Amino acid sequence: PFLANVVRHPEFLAGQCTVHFIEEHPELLSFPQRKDRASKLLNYIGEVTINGPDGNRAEAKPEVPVAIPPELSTVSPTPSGLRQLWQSLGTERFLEHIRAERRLLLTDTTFRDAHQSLLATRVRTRDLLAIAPATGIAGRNLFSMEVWGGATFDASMRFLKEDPWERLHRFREAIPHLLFQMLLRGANAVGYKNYPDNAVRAFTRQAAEAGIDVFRIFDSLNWLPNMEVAIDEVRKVGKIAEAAICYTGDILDETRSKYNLAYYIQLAKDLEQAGAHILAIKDMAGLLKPIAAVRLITALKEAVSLPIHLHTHDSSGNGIATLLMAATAGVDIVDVAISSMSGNTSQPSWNALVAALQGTDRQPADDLQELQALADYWETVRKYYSKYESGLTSASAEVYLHEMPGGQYTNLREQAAALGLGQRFDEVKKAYRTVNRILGDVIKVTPSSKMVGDFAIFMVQNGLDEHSLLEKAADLDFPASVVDFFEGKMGQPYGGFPEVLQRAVLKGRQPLQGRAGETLPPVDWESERQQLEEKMGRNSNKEELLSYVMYPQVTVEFLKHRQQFGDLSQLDTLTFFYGMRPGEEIRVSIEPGKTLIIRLLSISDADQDGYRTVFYELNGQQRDVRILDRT
Ligand code: 3PY
Ligand code: ZN
Repeated sequence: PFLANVVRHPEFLAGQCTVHFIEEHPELLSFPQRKDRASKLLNYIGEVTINGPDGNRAEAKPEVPVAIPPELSTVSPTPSGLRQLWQSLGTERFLEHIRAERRLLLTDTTFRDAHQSLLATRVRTRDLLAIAPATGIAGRNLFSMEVWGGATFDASMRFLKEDPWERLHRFREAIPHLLFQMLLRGANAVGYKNYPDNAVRAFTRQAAEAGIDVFRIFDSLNWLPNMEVAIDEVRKVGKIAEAAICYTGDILDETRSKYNLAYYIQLAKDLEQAGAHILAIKDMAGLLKPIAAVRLITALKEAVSLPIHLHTHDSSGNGIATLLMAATAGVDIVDVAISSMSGNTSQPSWNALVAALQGTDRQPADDLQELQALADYWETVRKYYSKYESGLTSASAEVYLHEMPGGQYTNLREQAAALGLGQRFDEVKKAYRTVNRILGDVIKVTPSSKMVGDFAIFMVQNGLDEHSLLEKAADLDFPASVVDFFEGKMGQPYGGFPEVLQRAVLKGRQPLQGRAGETLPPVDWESERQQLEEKMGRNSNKEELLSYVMYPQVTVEFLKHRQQFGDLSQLDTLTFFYGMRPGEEIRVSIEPGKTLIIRLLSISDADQDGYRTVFYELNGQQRDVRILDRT
């Protein structure tokens, strides 16, 4: 590359080259990035074939047939949906329409919570986008599709090497007629602790611009002050603010009085007062029992005049019963997932609920055969991600004991496995329950649930139980999320902190008294932009900057990965995770009309420096790449 730089230099070409030519032109030593997309792709495939996707193990590639999305069609060439109705009526009249609707309205969570809850958030844009047109048709009667937010934001960069914003833009192009919903963690945005207010506002504005219409806003401690900024910003940008009460405990159990019916009613009234357009009941762990759903919804309908949207998880197996009982109690909207991505820690089945309501006045208008066509696609796609499955073969009422959110289950299992505790997950679940008790029964949902999970892993790693923890607390170095919690960086828990433990964790430091977002220094956008651009050696855009502010390190690593290996979105999922085997051939369409045919011929033994050479045929030409074997 150096000689190429010299011979291409205009002064060299003009014959003006002196002996000091190289000293005078330091740019000669900066070699252009190899722009060759194919080479980058071959490098990635070589890397993942030898070292695995996370750089420490290569695994056997499962044999799964290619999933073919169904071709559904509607009478009109462009199906219309509730998004157009909302756009034509405006939010207030649209909400009246929702309240007056007799049919039960549905939100499909398959693109977000279902795979967050079943497959550790690993489903790639490619597999979602392939089924997007058919989902837009089969789902034309949906209230909304939940497609973004929650853990999908960081997981897409961290594990899938994808830009979450690009994902959203592409969904929006594929499905213009349905309302898109995201899960926004209030002051925590899409992160794990509070951000300054100006970051939450800027993030919300950009998400709205990129295509989100309904923002489900919650706080992991049900602490209203942490939700107000996001509610306000959503209203300002003219979108729909769906504020959530996170449900924990059991309102039917009179021995557990901390989170009782009166607690939820007060919270609902506060949220209505704060400007919510819709009230969500966010039953993140699936603890809302069927009879409790009737009580809660009946009481909430009396207390507030907002449409009520119920979100639950089927972890116990009671999910469909809860939704049916909620329907009889007059709930307006409920969350479901396509059948082959439903059940267990995911949402209850869309298909099953539609069938169960047939012949009633609450029956949704969806066509079961069309839903089955979506389910068939997902049944195959799910197999691509088999290594991220929870291992649960059936629903388990154990959830009433550990109270772990569905969206956390597979992610915590992965986290435990990465720390060598894969075989001890039962102990982690028990410790999760113990930690909740020690903390005085906290609401457990991201990020408080992540903190309880980190704390539980810490207990298992250090062989601690409730007694020894409290005894040794002053000498222990607690996980960062636990320290953040006790410092008040996630907000103020209902009922306060356990003070003895708080003092031991903080070791003399004072906790925040008010709301972190108010006192954290506002993001200085210009200085953040400069930092990012310096790290990347190139200009950045608004969305990359927001990702960087949310997740500095993860974003830089993702962008560098993209510089090194290119855009991998067109690579099929099995090759993305497992690479290729000798003799295998794949096709990758990198742009319209440009397809790469890649055959892996052989892989050499490691040389004395530990490198292997991977030999390919690329569109009939021999190519090879050298890869350091790190296994
Ligand atoms: C998230 O915040 O990611 C959740 O799904 C919480 O339930
Ligand atoms: Zn959920």
